[in-house]
Amino acid sequence: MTTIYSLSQLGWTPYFQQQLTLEECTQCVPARVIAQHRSHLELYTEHGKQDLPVTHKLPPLTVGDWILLHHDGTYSRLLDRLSRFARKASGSKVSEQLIAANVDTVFVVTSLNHNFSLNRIERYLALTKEAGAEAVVVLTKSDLCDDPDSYRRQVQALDPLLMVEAINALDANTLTGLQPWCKAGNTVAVLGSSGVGKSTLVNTLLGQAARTGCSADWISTGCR
Ligand SMILES: Nc1nc2c(ncn2[C@@H]2O[C@H](COP(=O)(O)OP(=O)(O)O)[C@@H](O)[C@H]2O)c(=O)[nH]1
Ligand SMILES: [Mg+2]
Repeated sequence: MTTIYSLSQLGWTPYFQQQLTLEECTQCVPARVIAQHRSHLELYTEHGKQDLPVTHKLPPLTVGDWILLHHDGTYSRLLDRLSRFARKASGSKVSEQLIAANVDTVFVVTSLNHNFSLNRIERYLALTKEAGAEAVVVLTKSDLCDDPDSYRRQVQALDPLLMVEAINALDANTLTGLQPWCKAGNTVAVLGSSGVGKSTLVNTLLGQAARTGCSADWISTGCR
């Protein structure tokens, strides 16, 4: 049995709804791509989970995309993306590889130890802005740091309007500042180098979501 989510829990907003023609409103079913495999895509509709076989008729699709299906479950068309993450593909015929689409918020994660780098944070912020998503800088391992506030101030100095949170990814009580972005329907991606605490953060947030009954299934992890 698959869990059933409403369209708005899946991240459906007026931005996507207004792209449908009157005919599509009655004839088509919106579906979100939640995973990509060589042979098929995993989709979620408001009726549950289903697979879509990959054929040459499909355009390049990626995780987070919203597509329309005909009532028989076949592909109709791709909806315009709100945000779009891609990287240059090396040694391949296609010039770029899609990573994710329709991400609302990126948690730019850096740990408060030797890994801390303002330059890297700035690179991630530029990447997020270029993709069309909103960034929140998350400074992990604050429990292991003598003066988390001095690091916070350094990041804040990059931009006075930037959202910056210092947390202990192992302790749910320190994550309350991230709650505004973890609401149902908001798609969050996590960006940061290996070992900074991305998986720990997602696990703690999901554990918390399970306890509060809110859907945080759309939090996805990235590794860069
Ligand atoms: N003390 C402390 N340890 C953390 C924190 N976040 C992550 N860790 C630890 O750091 C290690 C790497 O974390 P992980 O989530 O696997 O990093 P990822 O590679 O970014 O997914 C693990 O041993 C975590 O338990 C934190 O905020 N505080
Ligand atoms: Mg990880």
